Amino acid sequence: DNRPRRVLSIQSHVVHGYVGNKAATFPLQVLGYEVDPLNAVHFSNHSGYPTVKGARLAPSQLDDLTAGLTANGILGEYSHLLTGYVGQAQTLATFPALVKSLRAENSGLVYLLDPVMGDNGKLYVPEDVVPVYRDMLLPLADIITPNGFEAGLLAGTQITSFETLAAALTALHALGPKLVVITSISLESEDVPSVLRLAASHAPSQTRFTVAFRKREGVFTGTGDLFSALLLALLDRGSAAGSISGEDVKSACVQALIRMGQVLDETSSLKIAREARLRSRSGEGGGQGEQAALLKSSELAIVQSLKWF
Ligand code: ATP
Ligand code: PXL
Repeated sequence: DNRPRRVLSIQSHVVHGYVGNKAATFPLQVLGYEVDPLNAVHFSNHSGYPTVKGARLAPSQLDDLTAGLTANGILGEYSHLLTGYVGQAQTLATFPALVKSLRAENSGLVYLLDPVMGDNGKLYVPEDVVPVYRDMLLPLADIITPNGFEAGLLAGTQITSFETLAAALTALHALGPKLVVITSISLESEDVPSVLRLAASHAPSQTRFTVAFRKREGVFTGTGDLFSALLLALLDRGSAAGSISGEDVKSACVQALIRMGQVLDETSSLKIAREARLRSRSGEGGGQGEQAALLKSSELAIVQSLKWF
């Protein structure tokens, strides 16, 4: 169908590597979306590196950019708002006014919010962002894609079992979003190594399910950002009639998981090939500093994964 598809994507920009808008833009473009990236931070690289340089967008600068879009009549062109890592409560607090303006121009606007706050029990943003997400942004979002840790923080419960998972999903719906997709969780009660689960709950169709998937070895960053972008596009396919069914949600989640697996396998095989090249070069006396830097980095193979999107 020929509905206009234009995403306003508010996430981070990194000069080197693939997180935030660098992870989301290209896949969405490949899937046929116009993407307008609004960079909430402009950093040298993601926070997993020993050094991070750069700047965050001040709330007044974000207001300024959206004022420019408003003045030029562009707000009405957006079919989707996608927000990810912002990292500052004051900037997040400007989003409700923006969502209101976008919906005033397009009542069918879909807002997918990824409440990027941390992982594995650790926050990588200041604590004061939690109540802003919970009380100001979740009520406005259609879809949220927290990881297990973020879901627990927002729901106010630790998720350790299928029972606490169900309670958290119910609590998250009560905060606003119609579709909750917990992108990865490992349940203590299950205790199966190398298995992660996605959990989803779609209130309108009363559909709830989990999907187990194989945990790939390695440290990946930007996976949540890529997942959210893929899910946005995959859900959009099923919703031509304006409403998403439970089957559409299942199929979009399974497809997103399959594609993520392919991207991570592509990323790992490129890393293995690069390491082998470096080993053979070090036999010839190659530079050790260069090797150490390359061996550590495992940026998502976004460009090389073109065929998987
Ligand atoms: P957020 O953006 O909300 O902070 P995140 O970056 O923690 O999320 P994850 O839940 O770790 O994102 O990952 C998102 C998706 O990426 C998962 O649903 C899965 O498809 C894929 N993924 C991430 N890590 C792995 C892994 N180690 N093995 C297999 N798939 C993975
Ligand atoms: O993928 C989440 C993310 C986004 N943006 C920046 C990050 C991270 C995670 O480390 O550092 C700048």
